[in-house]
Amino acid sequence: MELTKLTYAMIKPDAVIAKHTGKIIDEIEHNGFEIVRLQKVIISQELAEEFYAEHKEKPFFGELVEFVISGPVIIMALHKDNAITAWRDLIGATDPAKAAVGTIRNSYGTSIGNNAVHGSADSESAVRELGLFFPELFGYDSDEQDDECSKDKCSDDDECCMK
Ligand code: RTP
Ligand code: MG
Repeated sequence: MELTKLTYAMIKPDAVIAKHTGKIIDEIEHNGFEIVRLQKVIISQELAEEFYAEHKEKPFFGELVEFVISGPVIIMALHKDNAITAWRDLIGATDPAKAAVGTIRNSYGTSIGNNAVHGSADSESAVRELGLFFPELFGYDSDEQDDECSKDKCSDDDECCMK
């Protein structure tokens, strides 16, 4: 697996509630993506605000955060050559009404807010978003660092402190 061939994808609460999860996963697999990580979670408000930090000043920020924490989402790391643009092409334009026929947002989105899926915009966003939801992909486990390897608990010959 090459980290540069990963993108962060998410099935949003509207599509999960409408029971479109299976159909969207089917499209992901049939379009040549390998699902490297997949989990159903409810995102905390704190994490949602960090995830959407780039939109903090936008008028729809509050609504956006409320929406994404309103129910379970399916979070995924997808692997493919040019995964970021390939996934953006498959999901279509932000507004489902403007998304091309056959795209996921055209098929399953119902409004600009309820647009079924998320996709990282570029490589910088992909790394940031994957790091928020799947830190272990980058060899970083925050729990382990906190519990066992914090500086005040380490002696010079502690194995965990030499990583
Ligand atoms: P996403 O981040 O969810 O993959 O969507 P995107 O890149 O196509 O769109 P972006 O500009 O990043 O906006 C993030 C989400 O905010 C909602 N939005 N609402 N009311 C509005 O005018 C408005 N504009 C954007 C959308 O749900 C969009 O997915
Ligand atoms: Mg975006």
